[in-house]
Amino acid sequence: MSYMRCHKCDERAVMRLNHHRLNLCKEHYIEWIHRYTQRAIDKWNMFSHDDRIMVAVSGGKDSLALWDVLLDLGYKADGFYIGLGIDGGIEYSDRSYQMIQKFIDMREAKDGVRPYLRVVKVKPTYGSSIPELAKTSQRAREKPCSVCGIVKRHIMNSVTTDGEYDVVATGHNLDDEAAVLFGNTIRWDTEMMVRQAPVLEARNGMPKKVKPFFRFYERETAAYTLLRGIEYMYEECPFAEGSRSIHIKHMLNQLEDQSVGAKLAFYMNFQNALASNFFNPQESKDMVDSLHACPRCGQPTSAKDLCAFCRLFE
Ligand code: Q46
Ligand code: ZN
Ligand code: ZN
Repeated sequence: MSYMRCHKCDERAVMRLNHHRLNLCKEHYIEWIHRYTQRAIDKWNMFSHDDRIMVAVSGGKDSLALWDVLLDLGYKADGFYIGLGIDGGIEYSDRSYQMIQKFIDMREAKDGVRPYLRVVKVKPTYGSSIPELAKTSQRAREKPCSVCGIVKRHIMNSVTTDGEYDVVATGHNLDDEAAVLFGNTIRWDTEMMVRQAPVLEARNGMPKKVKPFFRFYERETAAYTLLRGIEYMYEECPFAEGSRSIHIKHMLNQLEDQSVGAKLAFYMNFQNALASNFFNPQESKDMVDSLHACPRCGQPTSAKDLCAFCRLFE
């Protein structure tokens, strides 16, 4: 029986990368993920080996894969987990946290060093879980995502601006990024579009944010976790169901099926357009200029008085 062979060593290939016309065996696939991530970090000046990196981990495949790769590449990478207190009938938050603990155990057994995880749980810290907080807001009652976004952003900013970390890394992949970009493009939301890049520099009390996996398709990070034996939270947050970004992802998958590399081209050509000032950077500058410090928590906000986070807890 004939089977696909690895382009590097003739072993049996486990992964076909259509858009690169490359078939790779397990060993060379893992090596490829490492090399390609390193290239993205260097090319986009994300961070150096001296920087302290905070990896936002959710328990899902992308964030755990990212933490794994950064540790393998020798970076000083700590994990950061926000416990949202979401159950949704699947014990979503509790099980996500368990997956992260499993990952930490696995890395400790492998390296003899236990990776450090910083944890902030919303309910014990602020008195209410995300679903409880959402109930107090008319707009978020059905779907707590807007409240969740405000709280996550606030906690992330407060943990990173105490000076302990130089940069926040998130596991967003190409499918995520292309879907957000597409959503913003069909509305021509240029203010959001100009902020969509693999690197956002620190400014106005917000930390530098990077996405080292932005060129990987979702199936590529999924294959990596599988081949590395990393267990992860397979289910998405129960509130993600039916969201607009999931519909857009389906649409882009259909496009990709008919035209290999479409997502990559869509996202990367947009980055080229940004770099050549296709969009007027003044727009985002205006947005930045309108920010000031919230009188209660000190974080940047464009609201007239308290920031959205402090208003939630009023
Ligand atoms: S965690 Fe929070 Fe997401 Fe769940 S409640 Fe919505 S925003 S879907 S990334
Ligand atoms: Zn090989
Ligand atoms: Zn505030």
